[in-house]
Amino acid sequence: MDEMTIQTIRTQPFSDQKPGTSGLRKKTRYFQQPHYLENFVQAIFNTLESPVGATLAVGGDGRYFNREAIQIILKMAVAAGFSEVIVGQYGFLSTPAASCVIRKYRTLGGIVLSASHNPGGPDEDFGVKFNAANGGPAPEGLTEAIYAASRSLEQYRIAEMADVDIDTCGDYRRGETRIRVIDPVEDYLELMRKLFDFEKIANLLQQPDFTFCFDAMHAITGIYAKALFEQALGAPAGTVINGTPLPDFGGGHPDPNLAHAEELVHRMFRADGPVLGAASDGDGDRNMILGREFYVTPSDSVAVIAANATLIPAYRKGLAGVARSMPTSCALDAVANKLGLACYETPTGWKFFGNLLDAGKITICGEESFGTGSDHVREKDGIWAVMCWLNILAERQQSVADIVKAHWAAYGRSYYTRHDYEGLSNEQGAAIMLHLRALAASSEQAIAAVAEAGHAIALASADDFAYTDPVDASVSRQQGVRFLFADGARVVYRLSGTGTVGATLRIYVEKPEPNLARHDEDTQTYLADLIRLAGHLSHLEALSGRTEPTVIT
Ligand code: VG1
Ligand code: CO
Repeated sequence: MDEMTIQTIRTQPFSDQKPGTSGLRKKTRYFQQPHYLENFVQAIFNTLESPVGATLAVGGDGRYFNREAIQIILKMAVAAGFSEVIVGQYGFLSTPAASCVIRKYRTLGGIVLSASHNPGGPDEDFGVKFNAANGGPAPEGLTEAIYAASRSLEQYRIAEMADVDIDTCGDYRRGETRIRVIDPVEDYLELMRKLFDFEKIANLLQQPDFTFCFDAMHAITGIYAKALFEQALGAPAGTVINGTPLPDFGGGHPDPNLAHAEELVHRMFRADGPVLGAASDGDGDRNMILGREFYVTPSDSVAVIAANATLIPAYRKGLAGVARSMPTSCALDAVANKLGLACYETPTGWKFFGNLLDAGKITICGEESFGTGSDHVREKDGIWAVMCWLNILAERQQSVADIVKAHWAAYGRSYYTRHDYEGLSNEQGAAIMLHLRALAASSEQAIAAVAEAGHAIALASADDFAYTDPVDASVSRQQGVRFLFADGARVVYRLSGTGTVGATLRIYVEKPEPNLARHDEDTQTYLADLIRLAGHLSHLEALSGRTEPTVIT
């Protein structure tokens, strides 16, 4: 056995290593400052029961600094005494693939390097997430323990060893630790084979009148999409566009929405566009679904998938239940109602679905922010969502638009939009939320404010959403201020927990429309009154000087 020298490095704690909605995210240069990454990784290791003898999974979305960060984590994992570390080749693992690997190899957990849909590069964003043994994002109790450990950290341990050749699959030994560099796609592909009807989907993809375009946005899903859609399922070469993962995502925002997936949107919104279009984000957990000249909102997408789940082999026996994050539209609730399923409403962030999935209370869940998933892993999964749509299309042989319109006819349509106000100062963001909390706490004032805005529909209730986990009874407070109206409409406000500078205010507006004759209207026009009301209630202009959102989804 080689003798390994383990160095103990004295360090000062950083006060800002508090994970947000999805891990710790900072500017890349900030992460690169001496000891910053090391401190956070040591804080993670210090909160684990016993790394000694256990296995750790490591991978990332390939963004700038991914490779260097992985070498540091490997050296620290060796020093911590892990008996095995599993790393994706080239340092790649999409977020859902990391979840799959953690579960399949029963690791103690995994470190995923990503800032998701945020741009990458030396002047952009980097991030570190820890996933637990169930494959899911660390629950709040664990992220708080990591944060507490980071605040009192005095030293970290790192092995003096040569870098591992992460570009070549195989086993490497460092001291007592075996480092296994694995194909980042293979295990995930095997899982997909178990869930979906590959033969039917392959037939669909090879139909001459069926055209499909998947935009990987120069991010991690390129390698998964090419292996799955083009190689395993026989879609024509070129089906996957922007399919090579780049450290700076080609200079773009790898965020699959109508604003950022420009190339795909351009191809889809024309009379001879592809039948199905889809895109995924930086780390592969988000998805956007488009039909020819048709946009499927994420809230509708999860509802359609749930309503059609029994067409998919993995869900043929039906669903245990479903869940959505609080700001996600109630389209899923309508499906649950009709099918007699339980529907849970959780705070924003995938970590809140983990307990429900582990306890077998739900099978499918989703968020309005382009996140959809099931109990096959413990993360949202962009490619999985596209496979669901492919499987449903293969069975129903209808267009995407026809499927969604038939869905609205059966369950009603919920008009839904999210307006983001990016780049507010932290003070502005805090002032708006403070005002909204006070308003929601006083029904008299809230009712008066609604009347003052000239809104005709009565306010039914207002609150700051608090969630009690039905499995472990843990309580999460201040998860978004909501105003609920007598006609089922809602206005919800919260601050983003994934940004790296200033504050982003998100305003979510929804109104259910049961009347079939009104299912073909423009969303922004249909919701205009509520959008105006949302601005009024929040004192947005007075408190931030803003009148128009930066991004509308
Ligand atoms: C956003 C989304 C949230 C999602 C989170 C992580 O969080 O709103 O629904 O779970 O990003 O997604 P926030 O706090 O900025 O609203 V990802 O793809 O960044 O891991
Ligand atoms: Co993501």
